[in-house]
This record gives sequence, structure tokens and C-alpha cells, in this order.
Amino acid sequence: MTGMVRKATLLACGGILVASAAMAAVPSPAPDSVLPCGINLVGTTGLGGTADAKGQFTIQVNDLALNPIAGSSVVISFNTCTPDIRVCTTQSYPVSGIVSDCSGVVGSVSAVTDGNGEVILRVTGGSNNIAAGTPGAGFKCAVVFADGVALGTVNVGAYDETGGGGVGVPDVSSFLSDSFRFQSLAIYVGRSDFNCNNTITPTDLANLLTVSLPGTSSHSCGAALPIYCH
Ligand SMILES: [Ca+2]
Ligand SMILES: [Ca+2]
Repeated sequence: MTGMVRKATLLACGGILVASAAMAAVPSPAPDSVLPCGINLVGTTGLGGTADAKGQFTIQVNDLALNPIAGSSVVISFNTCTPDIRVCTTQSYPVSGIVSDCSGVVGSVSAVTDGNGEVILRVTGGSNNIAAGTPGAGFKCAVVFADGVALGTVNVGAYDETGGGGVGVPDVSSFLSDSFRFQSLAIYVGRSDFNCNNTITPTDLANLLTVSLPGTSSHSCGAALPIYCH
């Protein structure tokens, strides 16, 4: 191989490497990227405290070849979760640098993936289920994006059904209303489906009780008065 041909070959290989590196940075939708089936909005443990660990979940952003993408901007948009889902203006779980963006009709949260291509999140928020028959968003209302690419949808449960007073007895009452409507009228709302199986059953009630009884989501939005985007 002459020197010139060798140089040309090296340049060509280099070009392919650069091209593949650029392609590797493009997020690929699930199942290449890994999303939870559903996420559950929580309150904070105490006034001005940290978001309840009961709401923790992980999203991993991968490319088409299943390589994790570090530094990817993940956005969970709740803007199609009308008319009931509410997102707090301030997020209080600092891992992954989660912040709220209230620019849409409901709001969204964003965070940046770590070296493993992951964001580890807890989202504070709730719903406006304060009266029997309050309409709600359906199954998997939220859309997850990474660097602008839609990765998939996730269900949104809201332990703080009433959107006030943290998670307690009134939320259990509101849940039961949703549960009765599902059993008797087959009316489904995503906010009361805490195990993301597209039904509302006693399993979801048991899930809610693990949050309401210990009082770990004692405050809505971590504030004396809940402060929502909308
Ligand atoms: Ca409540
Ligand atoms: Ca369920």
C-alpha cells in the first residue's frame, strides 16, 4: 500500500467512525430505551422536604445499538394529561437535576442523563379529583422525549388525588370513587391506576395505602399551600 493510499484509507475509516459516533448520539424509542410503564406523582416528606421515595423511577436513554447516551435531555410532558393532572412548579428531588417547565397547558419536567444514560426521578404533583365523577386523563397520558425524540408514553398516577393536604384520608376517599366508577361503569382514569395495568382494583388501593398511611407524602408540592403550574 502506498503512503497516499494508506492515508486515504485511514481518512475513510476515520470518516466512518465520526459518522457512527454522530449516529450513536440519537436516542431510540422504547424498547431500545427503557421506560417505566407508569409513574406516580408524589408529595414531599414534610414541609419543604424531599419528594417521596415512593414515586422514584428510572428512565434509560439508549441509541439504536443499545448504547446508553450520557448528557441527553429528557423531558416528560404532561401536557396531554388533561383535564386532571397537575405538576408542581418546584421539584424537590435534586438527583438528575429535575426541573419543572410550566409553559404548556399542564406542564412538564426535564432532567439530564448521567454517565449510564439514566435519569433517576421523583415528580411532585397531583390531580384535581375533589368530587365524585371528576373526569380524568386516560391510560399512559404522558409523553417522554429525549433530545426531542419521542421515546414512548407512560401512565400517570396521582397519589395526591385531591391536589392538596399531601396524601391522606381524603385521597383514599377520592380513589374509592374512581374505583367504584371503574367497577360499575367501566370508566377508567389513569390517576388511580398505580400499578399501570389499565384497571383500577384493590391492588391500586393497597399501593395508595403504602403512601398515605406512613405519611411520607405529607405535603403537596412541599409547600404549606400547594403551588401548581396550572
Ligand atoms: Ca390530598
Ligand atoms: Ca391498576
